[in-house]
Amino acid sequence: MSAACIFCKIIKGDIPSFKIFESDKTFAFLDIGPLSKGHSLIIPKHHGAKLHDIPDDQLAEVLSVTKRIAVAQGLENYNILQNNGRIAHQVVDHVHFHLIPKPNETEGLGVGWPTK
Ligand code: IU
Repeated sequence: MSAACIFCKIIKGDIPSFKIFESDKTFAFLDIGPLSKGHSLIIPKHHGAKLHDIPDDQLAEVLSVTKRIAVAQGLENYNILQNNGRIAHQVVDHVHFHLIPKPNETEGLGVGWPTK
């Protein structure tokens, strides 16, 4: 945990979120600025800014949970996105996987990906 990290505060419940899933290693919640309906973020509880900072067991569960949320949402078309570093459009320095439903041509990640 990092005291200054906004996602660590969300995990602790100090900042409210729409929680989808929680285990001892993983937390998932709806993105506050969704690119499409149901856009969620799946994060390891271990604090680390970039993918290479996260232990393998945490990453494995994050991906498994991402799959399970996609299945639970009944998604047929979706993107999974994980940004590392400012140039790569990372804004929050706590590793997070975006699960972005793509219900049609216009919602979700656009043609000019990345959009943010
Ligand atoms: P990025 O991969 O670091 O660019 O994405 C950060 C995401 O975190 C972005 O989609 C925000 O809408 C989202 N987010 C959030 O859901 N809740 C927050 O309190 C903050 C950012 I700050």
